[in-house]
Amino acid sequence: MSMLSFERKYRVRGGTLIGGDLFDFWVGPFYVGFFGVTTIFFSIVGTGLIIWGAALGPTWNLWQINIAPPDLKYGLGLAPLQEGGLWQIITMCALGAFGSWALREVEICRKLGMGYHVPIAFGVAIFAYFTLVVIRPVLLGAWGHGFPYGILSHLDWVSNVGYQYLHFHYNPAHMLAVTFFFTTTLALSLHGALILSAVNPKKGEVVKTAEHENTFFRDVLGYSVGALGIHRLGLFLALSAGFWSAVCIVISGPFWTRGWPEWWNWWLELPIWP
Ligand code: UQ1
Repeated sequence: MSMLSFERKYRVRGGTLIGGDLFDFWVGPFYVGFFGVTTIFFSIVGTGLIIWGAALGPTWNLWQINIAPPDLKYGLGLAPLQEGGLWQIITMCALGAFGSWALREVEICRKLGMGYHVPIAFGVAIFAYFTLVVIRPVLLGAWGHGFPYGILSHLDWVSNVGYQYLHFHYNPAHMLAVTFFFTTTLALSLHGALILSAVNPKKGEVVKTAEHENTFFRDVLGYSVGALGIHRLGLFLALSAGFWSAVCIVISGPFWTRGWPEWWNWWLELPIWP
């Protein structure tokens, strides 16, 4: 891919966290950096181990390939490779790759003199995954509480863990997470639609700007959150969805072991009813 004329201006030296100038270069359109190298390393090793794990398994059917975490009897120790050890190393590679990617984003932000909003946002997604495969298994005392790596097998895991708590939709943090996911899609659909409608006027008409966007929502809702505001709102909604997802799973087991419908008995037990 060729470099766009204005890109040269933004390909600035420095801002690296590790390695100084050593990895401070681009390959085609991609910034490399120390963390570009570590991202590639963890990705290749992790993907290789997934393919090896698949080769050891009974099927090459993409839907059915499964790399399971260790049996609960291994607790928080290391398991033999074919009995969950692969899952453990693949998890380390995944976290290594995700963390490297986030730090590469930080280096690019520093080069460009930008805020760290993008790596922080990505960090919340990493945090949700970390909660699922590290924090909760550690709190429960076994790596076997992590989820299996496979398309159908991870869906089965979600279903089984959900029914273990009778009806997961009664988990109050799950309610918040789902609501934030839905509201994120609502906000992005409103925003995407508004922007496209403003820049796609009738043939022969001039492209519309912020005043038209504000006026549309003032006319419809009596309120416009504004051009910067909608992006702040969107970020808040998306990060909240990831955050409450992590909370809803980490409280299931370590802090609440019965069915989630039962949790709501606190309401019936309020001293105000008699
Ligand atoms: C909005 O008010 C606004 O400001 C002009 C946008 O920015 C371009 C938007 O994308 C959206 C969706 C809104 C409306 C949102 C609320 C919460 C009133």
